[in-house]
Amino acid sequence: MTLQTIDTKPYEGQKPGTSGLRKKVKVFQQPHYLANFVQSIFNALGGMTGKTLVVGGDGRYYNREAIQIILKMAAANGVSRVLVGRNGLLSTPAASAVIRKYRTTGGIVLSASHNPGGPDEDFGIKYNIGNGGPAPEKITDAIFAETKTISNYNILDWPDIDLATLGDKLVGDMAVDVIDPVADYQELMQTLFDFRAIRSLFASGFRLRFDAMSAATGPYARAILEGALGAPAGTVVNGEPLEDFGHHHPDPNPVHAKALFDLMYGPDAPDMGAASDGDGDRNIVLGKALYVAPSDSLAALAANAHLAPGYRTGLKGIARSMPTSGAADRVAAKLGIPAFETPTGWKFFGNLLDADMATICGEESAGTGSNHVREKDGLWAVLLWLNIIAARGQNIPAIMREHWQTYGRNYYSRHDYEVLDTTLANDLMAALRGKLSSLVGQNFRGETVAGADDFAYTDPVDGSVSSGQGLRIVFESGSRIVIRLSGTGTEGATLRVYLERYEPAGGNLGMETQEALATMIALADELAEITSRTGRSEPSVVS
Ligand code: VG1
Ligand code: CO
Repeated sequence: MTLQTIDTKPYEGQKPGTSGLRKKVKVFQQPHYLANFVQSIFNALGGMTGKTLVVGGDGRYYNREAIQIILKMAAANGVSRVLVGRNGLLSTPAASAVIRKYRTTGGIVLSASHNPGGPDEDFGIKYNIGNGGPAPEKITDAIFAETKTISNYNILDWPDIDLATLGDKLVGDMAVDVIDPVADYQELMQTLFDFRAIRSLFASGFRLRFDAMSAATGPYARAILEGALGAPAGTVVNGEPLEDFGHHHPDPNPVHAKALFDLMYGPDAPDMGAASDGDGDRNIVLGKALYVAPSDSLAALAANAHLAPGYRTGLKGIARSMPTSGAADRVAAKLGIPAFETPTGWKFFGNLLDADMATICGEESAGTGSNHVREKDGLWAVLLWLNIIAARGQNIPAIMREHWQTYGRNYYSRHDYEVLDTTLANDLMAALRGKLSSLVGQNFRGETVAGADDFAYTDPVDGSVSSGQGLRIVFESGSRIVIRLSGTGTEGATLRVYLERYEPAGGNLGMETQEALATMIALADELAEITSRTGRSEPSVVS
């Protein structure tokens, strides 16, 4: 066993984005690239002597190699113990649960989430802190600063260890515990939901299709849905995690989960459809011929959470990211609890959850979760929906119809323009930013602009400020356009256009979403000059 100190030079561009550092696999495979970033994490944490870590990932291509490197580096940096999921697998919410349960210093999560995997596709890495959640900006900034000055890293000369069998191993003096990736997570779910009621639901013939998209959630969904809850075999499809997700994007949206949408809108639709993403933190939910917009799902889950044992005493508050629709705010108002509006990315929910100011959080991008972990949690959302369906004895369309009749409906859609030229995208944003203040008071297509700004957030717990978080144009009608650039892509720039229109209870609640939003869609194009600047006549993805 030799401790090696390897000379290295900084790589440019190792700045963590919305959710960690995401690059092409080929970028990560450059000499020392991954090691530089890992050592920068360790340096930013002030050294690792005696600390403990959880390490795991979504199983994508390069996951295994990366874990072996990280283990040897952790050992060389003095880490005393690491918990690793068998075969290097841990869904993002499970990693969060394990960090919390075993009170480790933190964890390294290897995932590029919904991005495609394979030798020519994407890889990612992020650090989660001891609360189980993504490192806040002050830590990601410190890591980035380290990447710019790094000159060497520590690694142990030690053979790769066997990650396929459970149990205690050694890397140098460091203990490595290869754990069952599902067990701790499943145990936590059993404390939150009425498994007996959900079992009866399945026993009575309720049919679910869960599409794990050949990604990390497969083993969790099989063990919990088909195992503990008795759903028939075959309920979970694409349940085997594959390094390239079977050549698909593990992104649960109408484009990449098309087979599920086709089934749910077809003649033999089961009662419920659901899917999760590459690392298992996202979810979508569909009823027969009804896709529940993620913003609506957040609102409906919050309104009904008290039906599940883990939330029986009620919610402290509801938090949503700024681009997420205001549907959840209406539930918070009715419950008499606070509603919080944060920037995009789960790291901004951590403080609110830790301070017990919010219990349920969500994002329009198919992410919902609660204070049970510090990440969004795809399977959690599916289980909460099942618990609610069982308790109310109603199907999803009926639950959503009643929800809209009570709260009104926030018609909502996101239009993504992917792989744009970066300069062109930045110019578009700058031009719109430059004219925001002049828009206020003006009338376009019958809609008057009530306010327009570049969203900045002051964390109510620690006072930290995050600016430049998305351009928003709010109309007097309550309708809204939000535009921002993605912070998770690895190729060019992705423009995200978020569209919202509120229809009060008693109004027209049954419209087709894109038709309901037609004016906002036209206005977004007009104000941001999307077609003229990008040459794109339509978005790459509509969700
Ligand atoms: C996207 C989503 C955001 C989410 C993030 C990470 O970020 O919009 O809501 O938190 O992905 O999700 P961006 O910057 O590309 O819009 V995941 O499932 O990749 O960990
Ligand atoms: Co994800």
